[in-house]
Amino acid sequence: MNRDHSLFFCNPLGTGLASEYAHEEMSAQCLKHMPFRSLSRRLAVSALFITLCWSPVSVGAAVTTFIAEENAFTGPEQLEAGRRRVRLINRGTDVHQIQFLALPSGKTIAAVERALASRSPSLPNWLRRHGGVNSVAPGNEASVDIELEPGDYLLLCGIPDVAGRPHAMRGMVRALRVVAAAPSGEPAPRADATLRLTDFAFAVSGPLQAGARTVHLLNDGGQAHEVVMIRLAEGASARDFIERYRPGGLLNSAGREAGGVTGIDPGRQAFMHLDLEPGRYGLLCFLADPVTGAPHFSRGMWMDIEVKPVPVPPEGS
Ligand SMILES: [Cu+2]
Repeated sequence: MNRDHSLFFCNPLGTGLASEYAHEEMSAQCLKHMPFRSLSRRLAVSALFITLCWSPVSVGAAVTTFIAEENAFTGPEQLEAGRRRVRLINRGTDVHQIQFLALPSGKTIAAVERALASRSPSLPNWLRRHGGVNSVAPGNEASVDIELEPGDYLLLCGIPDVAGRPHAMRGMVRALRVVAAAPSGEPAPRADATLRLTDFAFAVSGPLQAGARTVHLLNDGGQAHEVVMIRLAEGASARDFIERYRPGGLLNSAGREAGGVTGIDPGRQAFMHLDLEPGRYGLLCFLADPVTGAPHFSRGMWMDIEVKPVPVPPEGS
């Protein structure tokens, strides 16, 4: 793996995937020639396409569905506070994510817009990362439970297009209001394993078997982290995926995006609901160090895991 940080582009929103050839200079060029669309206007337009889905998947669990298309999200404008199961369906042709970002009181979407329109655009460091559904390949879907407190949120996709521009800059951004609600009293999902994120490593509590699995994710680090899951091709590693990665949803011979959790702040937790196949998966964090700009995978935040087939009980048992 190439460890020269300067070769890796940390996208302007500091979330999502990186490209080794779309470096920061190119990104600045793109921004100059492609002014950021007015978030406010986009939010007003996207409000026309609101869909609210509450469909039971298991006893007591309600699912909120967002749909990613090429340049927009559709989904609810308002949710109740608490632990929410978020499902992202990707109807586009590129890989997408939905990142939940809480605005502290006194901060506005206009302030985020100004930060993104500045000379060196980046997501303001006062935005709080609550996770969300990460790296869903076209035609697929994934679900993650996240915790939401009352307040105003920005939902966006920070994954870059083929030119290295985050999808948020092409309209994949919307506002969400989270309103106070009485605690549901619903117990936390039963997890098959725990995945701890630190600066800069992943640690899984135990082996995972194929099938529908729930992984409890905890950020024990001092920085925000994410998990991008890759279904690895035969003989490939997460390192190969990084080396062969190109933005824009182009096929990568080392593997295919298979869900995950978007940026989540230290001390926060989430539950990933995965449908695992036997074989190897890669885990990657593409978030950038706020000081050096180096993507976390370049600091060692990647791991390969083996998913075992479910053992077949011996005949006659
Ligand atoms: Cu990280």
